[in-house]
Amino acid sequence: MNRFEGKVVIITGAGNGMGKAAAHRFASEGAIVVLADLYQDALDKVHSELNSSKTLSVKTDVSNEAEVKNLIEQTIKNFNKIDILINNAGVHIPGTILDGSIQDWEKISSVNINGAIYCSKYALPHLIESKGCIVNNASVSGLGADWGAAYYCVSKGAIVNLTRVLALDFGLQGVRVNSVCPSLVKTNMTNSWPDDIRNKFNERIPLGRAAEPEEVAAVMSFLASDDASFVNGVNLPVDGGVTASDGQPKIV
Ligand code: NAD
Ligand code: ADP
Ligand code: HBR
Repeated sequence: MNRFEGKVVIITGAGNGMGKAAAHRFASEGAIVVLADLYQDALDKVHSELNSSKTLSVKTDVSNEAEVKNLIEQTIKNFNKIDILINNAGVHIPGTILDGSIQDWEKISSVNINGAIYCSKYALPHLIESKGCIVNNASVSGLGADWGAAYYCVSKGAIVNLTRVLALDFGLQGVRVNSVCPSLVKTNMTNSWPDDIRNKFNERIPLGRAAEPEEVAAVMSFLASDDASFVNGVNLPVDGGVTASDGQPKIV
């Protein structure tokens, strides 16, 4: 399939995990991909795996407004338009509100919330022009709460409602906004979590396993494609069935 031939896609956090998988997925369907990440070495590696004439890397800290403006400017300068924004960059720091420091909150809120706000704000005028779309990477941790991940869950709750408010405010101008809400995905963010925690996740996920990053990237590409032309304001679980549970314990 070449659903994204001629489309310009910005992917934040493209150096690793789901962002990297998304870069490969969109490129494999014909897109011009603009890779944004904090780390130049990670960007260089992903860039080298793609068709370089259809790839631009812009080292960007999404929590820095000036760097986000530069990301948008570089994209327009090189490709003249933006069709799709994937707000994927994110960080996770565990802890209750008592365990976590104010610096932890500042880090999580500045990357996970401010990053998505800045990218959306500065990409939207171009998305209105192209009648494009946004796909956010939220989490099931934004649809409900997890024990011991207070700041992270608050940040992901904000992304879930950012998805809804943008869908309402810009639908009439032809811009769709949706999110994916993964449960545990095998990426750097979670690979170092101890086996006993990973096993507990596997017990709670009806499919009995964590997701591969490519399984989430596939859903991002669906939401960004014309196949989802009437899907708007949806926070779509990509969670192996976790949110099908009402939360009561497994007794069988
Ligand atoms: P990852 O750590 O593999 O990738 C995250 C990428 O974001 C990294 O390349 C990192 O350098 C980049 N990044 C971090 N801070 C940044 C910043 N300020 N500016 C630009 N880039 C920055 O993690 P991942 O699991 O692929 O995470 C992607 C998204 O998925 C995150 O928003 C995360 O919260 C969300 N998510 C992850 C899981 C999971 O289980 N891994 C589950 C649900 C949602
Ligand atoms: P953490 O405290 O989780 O390491 P960081 O913001 O430093 O938080 O890094 C987040 C993610 O960025 C890491 O999980 C890893 O995927 C990626 N990362 C960190 N350092 C580098 C690096 N030097 N090169 C490429 N990716 C990196
Ligand atoms: C585990 C999952 O909910 C996350 C890191 O977002």
